[in-house]
Amino acid sequence: MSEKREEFNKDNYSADSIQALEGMEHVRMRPSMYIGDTGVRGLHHLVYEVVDNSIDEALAGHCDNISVTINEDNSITTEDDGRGIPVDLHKKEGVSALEVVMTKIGAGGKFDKDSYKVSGGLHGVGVSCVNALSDHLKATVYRKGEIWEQEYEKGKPMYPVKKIGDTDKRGTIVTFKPDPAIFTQTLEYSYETLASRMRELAYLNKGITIHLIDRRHKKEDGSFEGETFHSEEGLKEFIKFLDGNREPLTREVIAFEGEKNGVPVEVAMVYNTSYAENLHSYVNNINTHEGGTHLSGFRRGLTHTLKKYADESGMLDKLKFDIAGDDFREGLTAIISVKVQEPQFEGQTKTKLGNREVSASVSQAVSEMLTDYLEEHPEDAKIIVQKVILAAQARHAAQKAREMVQRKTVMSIGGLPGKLSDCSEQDPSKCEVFLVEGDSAGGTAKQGRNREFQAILPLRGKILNVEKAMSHKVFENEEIKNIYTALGVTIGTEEDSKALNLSKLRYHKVVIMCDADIDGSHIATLILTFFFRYMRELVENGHIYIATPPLYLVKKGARKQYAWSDEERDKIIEEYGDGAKIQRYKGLGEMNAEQLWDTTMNPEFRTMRLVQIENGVEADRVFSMLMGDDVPPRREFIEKNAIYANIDA
Ligand code: 0RA
Repeated sequence: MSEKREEFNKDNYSADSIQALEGMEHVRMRPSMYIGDTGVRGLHHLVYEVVDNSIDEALAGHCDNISVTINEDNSITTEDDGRGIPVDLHKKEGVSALEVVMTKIGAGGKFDKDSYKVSGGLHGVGVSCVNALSDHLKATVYRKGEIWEQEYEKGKPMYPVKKIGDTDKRGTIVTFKPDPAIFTQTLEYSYETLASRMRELAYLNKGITIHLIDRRHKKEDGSFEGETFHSEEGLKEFIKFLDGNREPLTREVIAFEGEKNGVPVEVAMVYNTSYAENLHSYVNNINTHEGGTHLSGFRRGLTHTLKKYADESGMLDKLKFDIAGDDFREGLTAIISVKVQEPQFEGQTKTKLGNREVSASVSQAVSEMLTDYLEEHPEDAKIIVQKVILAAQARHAAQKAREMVQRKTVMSIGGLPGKLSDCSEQDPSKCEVFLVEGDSAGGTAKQGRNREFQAILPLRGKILNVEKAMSHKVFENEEIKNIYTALGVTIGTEEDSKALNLSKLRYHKVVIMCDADIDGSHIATLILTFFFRYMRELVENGHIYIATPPLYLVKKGARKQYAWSDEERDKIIEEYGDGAKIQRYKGLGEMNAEQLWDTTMNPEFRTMRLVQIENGVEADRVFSMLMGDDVPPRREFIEKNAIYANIDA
């Protein structure tokens, strides 16, 4: 066997291996088809792909520890204590199984039929994809007393799989360095992004320990930055983490774990005092943003069980209005996690589960868990039903308020908000609207803009904190009504009275422009919270941007330059030498119209940050934290992160 491997050379490849190579070439030619994109997301996706394999090994019961290390050069090392990728001869391919796993697209762990393989799904393109998109990758396997190794360049083996020693350890180590020719935007890993995914994985797969180590940053004691994620209670703890900034209505998290019709189902939920519905669903550890059959099963089970209980308890007897499905989910945070052998993913972003059989499984699980809970906790049951009744009441009030917004918008041909300085261009795809904090900055922006395609909507002071307001209050708020009307966004379509109607969106770029200080950041965050909770599709479709005004102007004689950071400022000062004058911009108001145009509004020179939702769970938690009552963590977060956004042109 090993002799055969030593004979390795390119000409020895069987027809299938040549096809494999072509597969790898295809990944390099069309990376987005495999990993979504080649930006920040795709870069991080590589890590998830490799870790998925270790998670599978853990789910099969053979691995407890996984570690992910960000190395100093931004390469990644993952290590697990599983059985190790098999290294013996793969009969069909004529090479080591390790090589097949690493170089054949879609090979995965297919040759091990017994293993419980469910992770992957949407991502499940396999570690070979990561290999194809890496400048260099090294796989080391500790298996059956031996250590084996193979290295690759852009997915091509540099030598046959070789034995490099003996060991009493078990496991697989993979180190890869993403190819700069593929990932042209950035090669830098975000600790926070990886941490939130590893945390999520630890909650979704209880019992597994995941270490994250960042070798780029040392702590004072000389050790590296990092965290260890481990959850004994899984989703129950996930809910507590998610809702840490909200006030629970009941003391316990309601949870279910089991198998229904052959589908492993885990559900956890709790009601809180907020008005937002926070449902997060997963299939095979992948967040299903667009929901699907598991989520509709959850909703059905919840509505049915609670309604039945409320009816039987007589609490609805004197009710003058109907209760709708939505009312059962106000102030509800829930996580649904299912494992599906052959998931069918649908929808725009392929994150909607299509498998019909899953719906009944989840619905049954929820009915069972809730029925038990309500019977055993009559006090909590009463609190929950009362909350539902209140929600129904508020919904009726909100409906009236929404109809007002809608009527205003329908009549809005010529009925745009008085404060809006509109642009002359009619094609929405060319139009931008700047939401500007304060009337004075609004005035400057109005003078500075290009009126052809840039509109200005000044907003007065702090806008309503939607995180803490009931929805009819939101629709009654003047500034928010102005945003709806100015943007041409209405609520209610034929199928769904609450759905967002974006067909008349008047601007494809909606730019939040606030002062570059802590208050400005807070206001920007309030506006973002509104978009996140009430116009999420605008965010998801990439319409929301944040303007980045400069922090400093450095001048010397006739020379002047703007700076967006302290480092940039210092560099310019150094360049200019003695006598450089520095002006610190505390707010937009300190700039004149021309300066604002030059630095912040002119598409040729400005930098705007596109707001993206990287991780729905994390975004939800962050917004609830930012808008909650606890001030210190919020200040600290805002100062540190400014805003949850990615850099874009
Ligand atoms: C297929 C079969 C077996 C192990 C694995 C795959 C495996 C893959 C990865 C990827 C990262 N870590 C991993 N650990 C294990 C083992 C089959 C056997 O031992 O019988």
